[in-house]
Amino acid sequence: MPATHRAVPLLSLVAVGALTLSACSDSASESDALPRNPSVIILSGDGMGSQQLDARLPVAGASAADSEDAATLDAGKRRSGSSPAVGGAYFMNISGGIPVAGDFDGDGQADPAMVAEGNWYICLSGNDYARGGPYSLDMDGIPVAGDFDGDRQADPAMVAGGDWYVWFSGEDYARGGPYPMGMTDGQPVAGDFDGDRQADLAVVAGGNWYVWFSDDDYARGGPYPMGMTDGQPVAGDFDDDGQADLAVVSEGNWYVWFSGEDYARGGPYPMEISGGIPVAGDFDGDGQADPAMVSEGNWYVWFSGADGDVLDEPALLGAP
Ligand SMILES: [Ca+2]
Ligand SMILES: [Ca+2]
Ligand SMILES: [Ca+2]
Ligand SMILES: [Ca+2]
Repeated sequence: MPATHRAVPLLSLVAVGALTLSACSDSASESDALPRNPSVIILSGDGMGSQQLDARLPVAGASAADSEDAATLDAGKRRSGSSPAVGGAYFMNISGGIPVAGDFDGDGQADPAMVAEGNWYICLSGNDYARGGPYSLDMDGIPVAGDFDGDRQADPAMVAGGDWYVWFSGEDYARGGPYPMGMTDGQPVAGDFDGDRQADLAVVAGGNWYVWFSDDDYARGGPYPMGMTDGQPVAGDFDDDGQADLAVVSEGNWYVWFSGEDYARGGPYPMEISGGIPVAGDFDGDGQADPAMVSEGNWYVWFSGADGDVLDEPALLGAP
């Protein structure tokens, strides 16, 4: 296990009910600006920190020899024993945006979201996937979602020019940042890699993963070379051990490095949707992340749980 769990909370949390984001508006004409407060500072890592998790994350490239028999995400499903169900297509009617998933309402199921031109549209599972938003964060950038303050509700984040900004659900969505991670290249990813229930910041550049661990004062770990320079990085807890697993999606094939398997690589798992952008989230709420692909506003979800029809109603997410 990694380092020390902080005795002092990084944030003085204020409980915020799940209704904060459920005052959903289907109107595209009004913009709900979330409050901004740049004074919230929790990230102090200087970007040049410890390598203390190198023993748990592979330092050399991950093994590619462990994948021949994997046609499904079996390696990540040993604990549940259920079969994956292929979900249908769910249409959010937001095109041209970037898909993000996170449990914004804190009900244990990931909520699909789309971010277009700085506006967030979120279909809360706790609100029958009615579409809420647009929520304007008044900032453009690459959207990321994760529970950075550990209150069990996902926090929206934006990454622009290597700087991270986080709107903390536990702080009434006050903005924190900019947090300069010192990397302007690469794809930002959020996931709780150290398992302390707070999302950690990660950047994937040139096949190398860099992680700023919340339980180590956001000291940087890495680079962790995963041996894949192509593809889209995704993070999610596919094996349900409480730690986010690293994943890369390349040409419709998912590869997952399972934390519960010493980061042995599983895959390729073919889940191809033409033009699909990969997203991971626990949409059915069984504790295991579910792979999803989003293409032209349609969400395709492969549910880890046997009950794979969670999103079947409504098939149309939000209002037309
Ligand atoms: Ca949160
Ligand atoms: Ca963490
Ligand atoms: Ca895991
Ligand atoms: Ca799941």
